[in-house]
This record gives sequence, structure tokens and C-alpha cells, in this order.
Amino acid sequence: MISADLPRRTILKILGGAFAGLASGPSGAIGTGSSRPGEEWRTLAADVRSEFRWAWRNYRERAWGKDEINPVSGSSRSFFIEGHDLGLSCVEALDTLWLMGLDEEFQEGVDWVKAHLDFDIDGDAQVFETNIRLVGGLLSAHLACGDPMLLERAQDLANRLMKAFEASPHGLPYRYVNLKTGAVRDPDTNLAEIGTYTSEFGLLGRLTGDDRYYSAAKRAMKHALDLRSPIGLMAANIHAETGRFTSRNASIDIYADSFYEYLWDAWDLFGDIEMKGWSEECSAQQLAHQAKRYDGRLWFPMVDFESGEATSGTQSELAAYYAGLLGQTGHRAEGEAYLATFVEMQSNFDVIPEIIDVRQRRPLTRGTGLRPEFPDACLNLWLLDRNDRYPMLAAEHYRTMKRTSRAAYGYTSLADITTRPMKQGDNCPGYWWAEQMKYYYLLFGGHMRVDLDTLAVSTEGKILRGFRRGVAKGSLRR
Ligand code: IFL
Repeated sequence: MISADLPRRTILKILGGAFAGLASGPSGAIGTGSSRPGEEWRTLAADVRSEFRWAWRNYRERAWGKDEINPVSGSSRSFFIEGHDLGLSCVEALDTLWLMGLDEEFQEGVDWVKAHLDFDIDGDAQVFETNIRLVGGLLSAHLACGDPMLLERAQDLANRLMKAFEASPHGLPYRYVNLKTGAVRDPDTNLAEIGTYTSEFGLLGRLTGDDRYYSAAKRAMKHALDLRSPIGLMAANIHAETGRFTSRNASIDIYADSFYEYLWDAWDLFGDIEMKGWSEECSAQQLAHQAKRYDGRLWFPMVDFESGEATSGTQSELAAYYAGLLGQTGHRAEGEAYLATFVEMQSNFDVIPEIIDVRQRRPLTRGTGLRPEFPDACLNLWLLDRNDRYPMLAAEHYRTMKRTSRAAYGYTSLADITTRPMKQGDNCPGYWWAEQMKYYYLLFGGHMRVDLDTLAVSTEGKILRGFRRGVAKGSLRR
């Protein structure tokens, strides 16, 4: 079934050439022509897997152990600390490799981690990014294969990040910590950077029997939640030393996004009923005060946290995740409506612009960061009802990415989405390995190695629950 809320051009595309042969979703009830049911989806999932393996081989050959490959030039770059690469793309890729049954590649990645990954570096790492990408990546790889060394590495790193929490009078982590000395800097922070730890720290606590991690992560979130205004909103920027908000802007978008994901996930993963209550309260107040309609489309621009008046006319692509979160928190209709907003952006501009003028519905920037939030929302909504339209929308996203971002040595960000052909940038962000390729693969039916009923992924796409251990190679069959 195709949602009536989709823009006309997209429906035409779905019914016409762009989706030829994909008359049914991965539930595969109706095949077309002489194909067997679901065969086209298996082909698409196999294509995602083969592209992932191709990109991995290029990374292996040209940027092994580096943080990120630049896939146009074949060069590489550091992400965390200039000159001290931490094999970011390797760690980000691990659980995706496992999911796809790329077992040799998974093992070479694990071997690299065991032989080379050392966090005793005299350099400042961003606490939030280090947690979601590296602590999360090591934990999910550990869950996939059971290797205790991966858990040890995750704990060693989390212990270093804990210094950023311990140095603050309110338990709000500083933005940067020196991995060797524990020195902290940059107290001027935001909700996302103080409140995206409960999933990884909670899991680490479960696996090691140490509650300190989850308690520290939750304490920081509670501090900000206690500052909610009379209309139930938080400002997105906060100071780790004063413990006070430093702006008036409430956001579900940049500066705040994953804070709200982690409220819900703490309930989903650990059954934390208090976090569930806060999550529901936040969603209700955001719907009451931040939801704005322009020409009938739903948007969530920033608003003043005390009055609810819009303070910006923009939305970033990152906010697309919120369509899935609305569905998870019981607001399916609003989640559908918000997804339709981004479907329209995809339809109008082929690639969803990084920053959008919500009244004019036009891009405010030309470059994009090879972003995963649209398929992320498709996955989270699909997990609720397995409706075919989500894989269909993700298929369009995947094909567009392949057409516009495929470069000589992998997939790249774009420098200009307004030109035809679009001008490519030269960088494959670490999250590409952890997020969209995994989401496409799952949506297209590649879920032999996970149980969809219990699957839980982090904000960085790391599988934190739901692995089926002991499933043999060849994960395409459903
Ligand atoms: O690191 C990624 C992650 O999804 C996140 N924020 C932005 C990145 C992807 O756009 O939480």
C-alpha cells in the first residue's frame, strides 16, 4: 500500500519506472513477471551487500586503520585527533559486516582492533562522537561475535570518557577530554552532547556489572529535564559548569536530536520507566508547541523554549530521524506526516538538502553529508508494522545515493546538489559504514542474523540488541 500522504510525483515514480519490479515489499507476497516472491528484494539486498564489500576493500587497500577514506582522491583523513587515527571506519563497519555475513572482512576488522587500537593518546577527543561511534561500535561488535577483548576495549574507552562527567559540578560532560590525561575542555555544550550515553553506558553496565556508567549518563539527562520550562520544553544549549541553558531555542533537530532518541531507548532497552515518562512528556510538548504547518506540510523548526514562538525558519536533514521516533513513541500519524515532508524533499531535489527553508521549501546549502536519517526513519517506522512502503521509499533513497555519491573508491558526500550531475565532495563519513547501508540491507530483507522483533539500534546505527548468534553465512534468505 502506498500512503495517500506522499507527494504526487513520488507516487508516480513508485507506480512507474523507478520501482518497476518492486510491486511488493520485503514481506514479498506478490512477485512480478516470472520472479519468485521477494526475489527483487533479495537482489537489492545483495546489491547493498556487494557495494559494502567493494567499499570495504577500497578502504582496506587505501586507508586501512585511518579514520575516514576520501573516496574520490583515494586519500584519508583523521576524525577525532589530527594525526592519531583510531580506525573509525573500521570500527563503524564491524556490526554491519557481521549482519551482512561478510565474515572474513569482519574478522580482519576485529584483528586490526585487537592489534592496533590503543586509546592511550595524549590528545582531545569529542566525548559524544567517541561514545556513539567507538564505544558503541566496539560493544555491538562484541555482541555480534562474543569476543571479550572488544568489551575490554569499550570499557577502557568509556572509563576515559567518564572523566568528562566527573569534572563537571552537575555531571554534565564537557565536550572534549584528553584520552591520556583526562583533562577536559569546552563546557559550552548542548543536549545531544550531554545526553547521548545511556544506551552504550547502560549496555556496558549490564555486561560488566557496573552501574556507574548508566547512572552518570542518566544524571546528565535528568539535570536538563529538571530545567524544562512551564510549557515543558528545554533549550538546546547548556553550560557544563553553570548548569544553565545558554540559548532559548528548543530543538528536535541539531544540538538536541539524539537526546530524545535516548530517552525512549532507555525504556526500550532497559525498561527505565522514568525515562519513558520523560520521553512521552517531551513528545507531547514538542507536538503541542513545536509542530508547525507550512502549506500543509509538517515541520519542527526551533522555537523559544518558554513561549513556543518559532525562532527559526529552517530544518536540517538530520531532523528526519524524528519521524521514526514519533512512531516509536505512539504518534504514528504525525510520524507519517513528518516522513512525507522529507519524501517531498527527496522528490523535489533528489537528494534531501542538508538545510531547508521550511516556508519556501528550498535548500539553503548546496553540500550534503551523505546522511542516513531518512532510511533511519523508514527502518523505525517499518519495524512497527512492516508496511511495504518504507522499503520502497528507502529503495529510492538507495538508488539515488548510488547514482550521485558513488566514486572511484567508495561513497562520498556531495559538494553541490543543485548542479546536474551533482558535484561530488571527497569524504566518506564514518557513519556511512554504520548506518544507511545497514538500514537498507535490513529493510530490503537482509535480516537473517537479527531478530526484528527485538532489534534495537543506537543513534549511530549500532545493533545493541537482537543479534542471532550462530546463524550460518548467506544471510539473504528470509
Ligand atoms: O553520527 C550520526 C548520528 O546519526 C547522529 N548524528 C549525526 C550523524 C549522521 O548524520 O546521531
